[in-house]
Amino acid sequence: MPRSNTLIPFLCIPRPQTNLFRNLYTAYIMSFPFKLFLGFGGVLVGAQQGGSNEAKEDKFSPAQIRKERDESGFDPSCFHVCVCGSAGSGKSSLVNAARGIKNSKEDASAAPTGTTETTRERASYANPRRPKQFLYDTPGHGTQAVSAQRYYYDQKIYLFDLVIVMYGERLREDDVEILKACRKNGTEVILVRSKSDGHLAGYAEDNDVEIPSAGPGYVGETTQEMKETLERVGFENVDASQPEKPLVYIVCTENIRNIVNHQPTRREVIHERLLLAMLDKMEYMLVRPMKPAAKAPVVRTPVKAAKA
Ligand SMILES: Nc1nc2c(ncn2[C@@H]2O[C@H](COP(=O)(O)OP(=O)(O)OP(=O)(O)O)[C@@H](O)[C@H]2O)c(=O)[nH]1
Ligand SMILES: [Mg+2]
Repeated sequence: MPRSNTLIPFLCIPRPQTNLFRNLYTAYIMSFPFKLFLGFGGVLVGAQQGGSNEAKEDKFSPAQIRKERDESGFDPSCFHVCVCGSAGSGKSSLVNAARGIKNSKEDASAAPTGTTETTRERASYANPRRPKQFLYDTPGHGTQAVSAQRYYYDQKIYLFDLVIVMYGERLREDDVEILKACRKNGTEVILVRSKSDGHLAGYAEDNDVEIPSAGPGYVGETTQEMKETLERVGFENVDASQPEKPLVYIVCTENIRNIVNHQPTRREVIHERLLLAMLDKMEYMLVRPMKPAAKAPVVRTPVKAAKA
């Protein structure tokens, strides 16, 4: 056996006989160390970008969260709400509606909305209705521009007082990952399903009923699906029996805006009032003014009248 054939049993590739193929073969074999090097580099880059499963398991200490909140300019005396979720789920529309603002390309104070991928960077919006409340609009995950894998970290979702995970059509695996990560870090998190006006019309069509009577069936199906999903992914004590604490808040953003502005609602109202009340209550619990410490009671000792 010629010397150059000693690698062949290891690689299990017969050495070609013609000169051209022999040269190609040699180049192929020589490139192995570089491939190994590049491959290893690739793994490292992947891990740095959060490609590894370990990165998803990160837990943040309260001290680290406080530090990052300071660095990010969060006013500790305010209530910070992150609206996140998949692209097009209605996040920016919810931010506008909760502030009583209509979606509008002309209104510079409105979060930009649209039927194509719209929000590209996280932005915070003060709520004129509630001066201590800040709503943060985020880009949607799962697009070519926004990787779902890094979303939780890139958007710093662990910094917020409350996280709203929004979905419109179907809850995605990535939404569930956000729920799990929030729970792990002890962040308050709720699920909101938007576009109830469209879903109610769809439910009415599918079940051959009128829209006003589609509500209970649609809400029941959505809640049941959510209960099963949460239990399947390991959430314990999933309680869907408390109407005032829905597993998923089902809303139409136009209704929210009208309620905030004390205008009549045109669509069927489901959980819009509950959602607004919950936001206000959480804000109150978190940033309520501290009561002044009770003063020690003044003990008056009766002064005996001096004897004449
Ligand atoms: N019918 C209906 N349409 C809605 C509702 N909420 C949002 N939309 C529409 O859904 C589309 C997407 O809404 P956006 O608020 O821009 O969604 P987004 O999640 O911010 O989108 P990205 O920033 O691209 O991720 C817009 O055309 C909205 O008008 C709703 O409750 N009902
Ligand atoms: Mg948006």
